[in-house]
Amino acid sequence: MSTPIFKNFIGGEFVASRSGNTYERRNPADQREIVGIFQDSNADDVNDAVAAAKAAYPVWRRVPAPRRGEILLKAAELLQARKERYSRDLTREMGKPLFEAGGDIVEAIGMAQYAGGEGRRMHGVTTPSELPNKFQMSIRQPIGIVGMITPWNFPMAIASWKMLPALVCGNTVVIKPGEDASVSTYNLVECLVEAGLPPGVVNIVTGFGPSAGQPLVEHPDVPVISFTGSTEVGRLVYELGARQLKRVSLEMGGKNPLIVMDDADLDLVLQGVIWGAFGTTGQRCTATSRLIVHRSIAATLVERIVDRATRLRIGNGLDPSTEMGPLVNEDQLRRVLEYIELGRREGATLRCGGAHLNEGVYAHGFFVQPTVFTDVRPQMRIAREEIFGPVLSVIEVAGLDEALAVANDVSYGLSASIYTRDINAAYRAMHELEAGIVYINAPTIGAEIHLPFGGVKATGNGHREAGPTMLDVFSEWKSVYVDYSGTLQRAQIDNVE
Ligand code: UN1
Repeated sequence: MSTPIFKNFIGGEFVASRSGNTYERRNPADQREIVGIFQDSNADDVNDAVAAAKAAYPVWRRVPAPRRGEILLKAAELLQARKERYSRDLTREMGKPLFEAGGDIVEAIGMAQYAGGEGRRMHGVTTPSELPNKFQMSIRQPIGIVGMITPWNFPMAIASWKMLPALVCGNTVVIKPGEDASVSTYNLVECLVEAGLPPGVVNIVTGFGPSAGQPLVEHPDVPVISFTGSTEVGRLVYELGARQLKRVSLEMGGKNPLIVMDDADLDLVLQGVIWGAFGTTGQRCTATSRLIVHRSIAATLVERIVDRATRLRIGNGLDPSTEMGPLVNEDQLRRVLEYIELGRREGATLRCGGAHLNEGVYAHGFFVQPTVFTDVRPQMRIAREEIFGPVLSVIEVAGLDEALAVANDVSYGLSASIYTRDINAAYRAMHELEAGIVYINAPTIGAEIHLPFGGVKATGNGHREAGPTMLDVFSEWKSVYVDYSGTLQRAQIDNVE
């Protein structure tokens, strides 16, 4: 099979980068397999893409919103029909097992249906006026060109959270997908184009952050930037955007706690912890990375977790029996192994895992064992910093107050969870956990697209993509006053006797 070459998609055409450079992406489970050749784009490519999006905008913004929504609904059907093929592409490019890759596509289908439906809602508000014969309302309007920088860990789902609401609101788009997993963005856009999206409304520029991402963030014709990735890069994006007063929506790191109280159903906890910590090889921003457990049940629970973790089937995600795939690339592998080493040095006890698997079937991929540390203290770096790998830190506590204090004592605040059968404890946790997403009796992963998604503190900057709030990221409010009295009516504040 010849290696597929992916060119940038600009103004409805596939074009090579003006840089003349390309890069290769290989399967993280088997480095002998090339996934594709991609454009190593630069500022000139970004300028071309923005120009195409700018040319398409005046037409697209005038297409009635229900009609824009119909294109998304049609795209949902196409995604559904191609789910199997797109899942394989997704597994090959970033490593997650096929069943999880299918979930990534399903999330995009859900978003296409939900955002498509917004074409017929997109509610504003009307209010009574203070004055007679006067009507007032507020409407949503598109903003212009939205620049998107998306991550590799949910290459189809996260691109869909950003792109589909932006489109239904009437914006045009330039997207720079994560360089490790760009194929899924092409697949999503392929469906939109076949569903009737006009040329130039979505443009794809592949490549790396400094050479392709930064020119997009700095482009004066791009008033909105939506970024998902690390807090370190997000801070830079925010700073650059602020200089031009851009709207910047940031979705960044997490250090998500799962609290287990002494009355919890431990069978349920076990399943939740294994899925939350080791699903997607721990490479979700919502992954469970801290297990905060009541001291009285800690030993029993940890024993069961270790037993299950050591039996997880690790392998190539294309093998249907695989439960946990590889890490996405060599840098991530190095980073995860460094954190495991750090945990040892900090005095935590390595209860299972910790090894780089590099022999036999693992020889050509980036595989690491599911890893559990006990005797972790909240001050340790492995308990505070985002690892983005299958590493779980177990912290023992004496009760709910301490559990909540430990859970909140980190810089991040994406998702958090508590397992308990005590309704009072559950409600207290719901109110007091410093997180954008809270789960009761479920792990920290598994958010649905029709509720706001995002976090507090160093995880975000106040925006929520997905859910009804997604429209606020990608539209501008306009308040409209209609005076049908035929006289100059001064507003009440200007009319004080
Ligand atoms: C992420 O954590 O990186 O909530 C995205 C979930 C998925 C998306 C997660 N719907 O688990």
